[in-house]
Amino acid sequence: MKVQRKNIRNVAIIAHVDHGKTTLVDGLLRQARVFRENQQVQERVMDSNELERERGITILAKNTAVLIPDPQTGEMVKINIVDTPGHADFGGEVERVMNMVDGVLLLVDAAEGPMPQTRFVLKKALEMGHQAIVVINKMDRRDAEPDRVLNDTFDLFIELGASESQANFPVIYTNAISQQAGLTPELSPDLQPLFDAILRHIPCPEVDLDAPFQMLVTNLGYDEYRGVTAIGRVNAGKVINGQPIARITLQGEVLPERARYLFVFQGLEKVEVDEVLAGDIGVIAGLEGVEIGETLADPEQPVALPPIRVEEPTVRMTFGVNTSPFAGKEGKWSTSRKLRERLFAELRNNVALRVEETENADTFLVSGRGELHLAILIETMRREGYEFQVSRPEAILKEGGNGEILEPYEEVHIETSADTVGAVVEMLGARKGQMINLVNNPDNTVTLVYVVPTRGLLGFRYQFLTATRGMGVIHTLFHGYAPYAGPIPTRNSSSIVAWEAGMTTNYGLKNAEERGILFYGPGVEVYEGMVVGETLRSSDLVVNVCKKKHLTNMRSSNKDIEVRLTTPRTMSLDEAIEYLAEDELLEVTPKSFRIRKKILDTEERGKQTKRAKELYEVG
Ligand SMILES: Nc1nc2c(ncn2[C@@H]2O[C@H](COP(=O)(O)OP(=O)(O)OP(=O)(O)O)[C@@H](O)[C@H]2O)c(=O)[nH]1
Ligand SMILES: [Mg+2]
Repeated sequence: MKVQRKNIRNVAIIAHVDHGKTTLVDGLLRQARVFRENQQVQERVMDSNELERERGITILAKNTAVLIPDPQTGEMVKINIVDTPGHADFGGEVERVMNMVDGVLLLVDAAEGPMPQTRFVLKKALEMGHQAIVVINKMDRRDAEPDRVLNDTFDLFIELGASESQANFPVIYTNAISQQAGLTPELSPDLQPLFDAILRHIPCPEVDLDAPFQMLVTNLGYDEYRGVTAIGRVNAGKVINGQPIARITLQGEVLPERARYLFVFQGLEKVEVDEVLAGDIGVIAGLEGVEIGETLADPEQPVALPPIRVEEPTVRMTFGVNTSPFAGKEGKWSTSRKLRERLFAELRNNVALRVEETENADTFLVSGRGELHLAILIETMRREGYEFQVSRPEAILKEGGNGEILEPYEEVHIETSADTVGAVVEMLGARKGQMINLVNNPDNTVTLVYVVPTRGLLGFRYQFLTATRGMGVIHTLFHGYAPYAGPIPTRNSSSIVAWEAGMTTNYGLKNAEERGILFYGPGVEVYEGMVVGETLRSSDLVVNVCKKKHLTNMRSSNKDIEVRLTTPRTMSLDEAIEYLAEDELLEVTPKSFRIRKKILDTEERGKQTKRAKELYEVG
């Protein structure tokens, strides 16, 4: 028999990137008195991983829980809260946690209104049948337009096919920074109206406590003492500390296990408990090799729950053993075996990622939801001590029903100043983009909506930022597969390539500098075939950047010796990935990353390029 667990609510916070999800969770935690009086807590405390803090974005979905009194009944209610990332590349994180919750808080920035990822996350929530509370956040913004934003949000619900009850959503206005909420744009002194709305409008779990135990592993965590933990909602029945359980793997194998360590969330911690009942979100530690999507069940009646479905990756690149002359110098792990182990281990919790072997045992094909999704994996691995090389990201093509080639397209939303819009339109046109909408905004900016092949957007961000002088804003949303758009020119520049191994010199660099932009200053170890700069020429330029000035008998004047070099362009890892051409690789180590030609030998590369050209001209 199903019962309502009135003292529990499970809610996910979803939104477009930066609309304030994690900041709002800070407020909920603080006002539910999760922290001690005077406890110093950092801002956006849920963004706990190193890369999240550095980049100021949420990457992984994370659980927390607060306990608050229900003003109507006086009883304590536990609210399990899942904070999710808003960046499109981490959409898989949002998709997978949808089955843990019974409703969502859909945050919308009071000025920006619904953005591409608002649509994606709302679509996922509505598909699961979830009820949403619309939270219009950043009410303190001077350009806030809550009425327009509410209307646009309502339109989005209708457009996405919301049911009548879903479209009849409650609205709460907030300022997540000052931790205030209101039923109207006049905010109360605290977040109580939001707590009340969660209690009233997010349905409590309705579960069968006497049914055989079932829990879907939805997330993996880590416990300092117990190792990897399996996180999920107990779907039916209950689990008691120490009881035998069945672990049903993705292949359908049923493995005998034990629920040795059992926890629930409490604030930022997990606390050990004797049992977890259906409707609550539990954590089980001690399951060696457990994977997301597995079902933990009653050993007498092990029945698997439906697997977690997330959308397919659209972008891929190779990860290979580092073959540069500097291989093995800077990393702790560099063998094919180590690389393989690490990549396949990632699949256990990175649900939207795919890893495949290739015919070359030293190279793996890794597919993700976008360049950032893959860049985060690369950055994480190098910090763990791995060194390897990656290729230029490429869009994943498919074959259509009639044998035609299909490629992924993205819906692209751009905001840029009126005086740069021409350049942007031209760039997107060259990338086979189709304009869907153009709006001139009162503040002299222009909003553009395009549909562009994913292929055309790889490596686009840096060029876009340059063209808009760093002021342009771009967001993308997967649009779907459609027929191949034909050739798209990639980079409109070529590389300056080192001619020989050695140490860069002022003299050598000065010569190279006249041909383009350099990536390195003097005194840097380089190798033959390493990319040291960018030139606007149509083909690569090989330069001896290690060249020493011939000493003459005549003493040159000081003026002659001193060479002034322009400051080299330093690239972030993301920019270096974007920069890569088809015939280049990025060597990644814990200490550095270097762009290199696939073929390092200058002569050999020349021959291959010539051959390729000939083939192209004949073909
Ligand atoms: N003015 C104003 N700024 C806010 C408010 N809420 C959040 N912010 C700011 O918006 C930025 C993004 O906040 P986050 O909480 O990281 O946003 P998020 O939705 O968690 O972002 P992702 O997880 O990366 O999608 C931060 O600089 C916050 O300080 C608000 O109510 N008013
Ligand atoms: Mg966040």
